[in-house]
Amino acid sequence: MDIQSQLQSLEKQLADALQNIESLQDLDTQRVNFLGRKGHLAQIMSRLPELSPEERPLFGQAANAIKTSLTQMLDERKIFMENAKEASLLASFDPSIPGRAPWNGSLHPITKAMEEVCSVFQNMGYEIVVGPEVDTDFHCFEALNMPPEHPARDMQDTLYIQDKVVLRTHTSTMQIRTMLERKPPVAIIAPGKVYRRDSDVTHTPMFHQIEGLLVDKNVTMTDLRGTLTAFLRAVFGSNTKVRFRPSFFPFTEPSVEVDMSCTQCGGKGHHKDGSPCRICKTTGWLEILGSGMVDPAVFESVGYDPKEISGFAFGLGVERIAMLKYGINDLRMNFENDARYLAQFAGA
Ligand code: 2U9
Repeated sequence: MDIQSQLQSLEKQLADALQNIESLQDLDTQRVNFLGRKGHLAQIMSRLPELSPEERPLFGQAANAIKTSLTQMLDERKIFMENAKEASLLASFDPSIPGRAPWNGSLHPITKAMEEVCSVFQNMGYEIVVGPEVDTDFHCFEALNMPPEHPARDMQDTLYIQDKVVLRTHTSTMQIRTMLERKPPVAIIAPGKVYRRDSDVTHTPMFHQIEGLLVDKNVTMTDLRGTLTAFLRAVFGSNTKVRFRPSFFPFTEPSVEVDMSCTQCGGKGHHKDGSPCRICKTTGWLEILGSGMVDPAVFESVGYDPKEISGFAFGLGVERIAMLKYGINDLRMNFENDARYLAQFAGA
């Protein structure tokens, strides 16, 4: 075929080729076939020496025009194919499908219980104090009327970091620290992690405590009873009944264990259908707090005069509050970081 007709047939050839392409990749292949360095147009141009010098400029012009036309055909086809691809994507998208709800975080049940207890006492005018989990033997034992060799140390006397430095076994360290820094009156709540040599189904070596302390002139056990009753009713409902039983703690005298009516059976010991309540073991009561009047020896160790002032203190385990409040039956769930468990407390 002569070079002129060859040039003129390129447009038809490309039009035919474009009939058969299926993808943008095919389109690129054709672009290379026609316009590439060794493509159809380049091969035709390589025959330029066959023409006479007079014919060449005219042929050059024609070739340029064809090149522009081929480029335009390819570009148009590309835009068409891209639009089609988008249209088919849009057609396969169903705007009525409900969106995926975002995965919301939630507070840990222990954190929730901790915040609730603290806020009840904050509303009564108590101040929150927090401090170190590693503390001295003095803050943890000595100042709390537990000298070395005191039998009450036995259960707690194990988690030493070094001589006279311990992982605190209760947050009472903060009451001691606060009293050493301030003069009465003192009304504080000390929440936080504590550590003991305990590990079984109902005890973990780390757990959370909240302790409270009120020191002022003329603080009595009546104040203690009223305060703890108001607290338990705020957290567990206004029908909650409260009773005191005599007990012993080295840092309080007299000391009491505080029971509240069972959250499960309402204090009856059995359910409506007569079946026995397992939460309170049919007694109708749950042990919930330890407390008492601060022992004069504790006041003396922080430089307070027990003849001038008096005070009450109490302690509670946060895990126990959370389990009763949220109906959790296995303590260890709190420490397993299972998202299925934790997610149930979102917004609760
Ligand atoms: C000072 C003086 C006295 C805090 C008290 C208890 C009784 C008590 C337990 C409850 C459950 C610990 O977490 S638990 O195992 N606590 O029974 N705590 S009196 O008495 C104090 C604290 C600080 C200066």
